[in-house]
Amino acid sequence: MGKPDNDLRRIVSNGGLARVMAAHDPLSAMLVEEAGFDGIWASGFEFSAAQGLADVSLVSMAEHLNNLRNMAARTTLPIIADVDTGYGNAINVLHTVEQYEAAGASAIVIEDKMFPKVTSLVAGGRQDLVPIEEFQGKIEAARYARRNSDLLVIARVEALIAGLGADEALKRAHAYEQAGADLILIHSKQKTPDEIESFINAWDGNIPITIVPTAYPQMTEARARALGKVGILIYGNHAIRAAVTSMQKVFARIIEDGGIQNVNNDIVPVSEIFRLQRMEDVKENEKKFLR
Ligand code: SPV
Ligand code: MG
Repeated sequence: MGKPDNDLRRIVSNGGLARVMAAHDPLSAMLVEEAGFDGIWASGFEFSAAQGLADVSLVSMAEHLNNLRNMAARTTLPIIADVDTGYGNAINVLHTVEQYEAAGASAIVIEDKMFPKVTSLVAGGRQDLVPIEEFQGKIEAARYARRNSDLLVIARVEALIAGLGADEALKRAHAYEQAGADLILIHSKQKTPDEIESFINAWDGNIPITIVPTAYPQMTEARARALGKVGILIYGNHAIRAAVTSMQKVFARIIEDGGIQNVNNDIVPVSEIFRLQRMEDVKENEKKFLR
């Protein structure tokens, strides 16, 4: 039923900027919370990568949903569910929203691509969009299915990713607002913020914007705030990339050094993992309950 108090909705409706970091499992979600972000992005890209798979609708809804449920059980931050296309048509969206809300999502992002989708940032990706009216039906289905009206329905416009231009992106964003979206997520794979900034400057709708500045890292939080219309900024894949960077470096050194003697002091001690696993609580509970 979502987190009891939807802090994301509160931040956004107060005109603030929610900073949301990706996670791919409960441990990374816990680290997102400890770092001080405002929310967790249950990223399809990260979850697919963590399974060693491409982000092209290969992981099932049940797998991604179960992962979100496990993240929700270990964290208190609001979670934004990346449900891709909603796993089918508007009928599938009804079921998807019901399930993700029950699992603990505070927001759902649905994208206007065709199922099966292709990941957005890959060069030369096949990016087919569904007709506007069809996607409006999916947004209406998402709104209809939510039990708690605080659950944010975020409509993701992929027109810029598909190379259809700013006019098509704006037309779609207006149509999705009309269908009842709470926010518009506008995505771009341009290497500079220009495309996104001109979209945001041209946006004259009444709902705020969500951005994912992976491809254009010059877009700092301060720069996003200055645009005046961005409510949520998602760091889309920095948990999995940080994990890969770290593992690649450490594993290479162990091979090179022929042992763990050098890396030992450069990685967290086992006691840090015990802390994250709440071993102290286990010990307390042993005292209380084991006879
Ligand atoms: C994800 O993290 O799964 C996203 C963002 O949808 S992106 O990969 O940039 O499309
Ligand atoms: Mg995704």
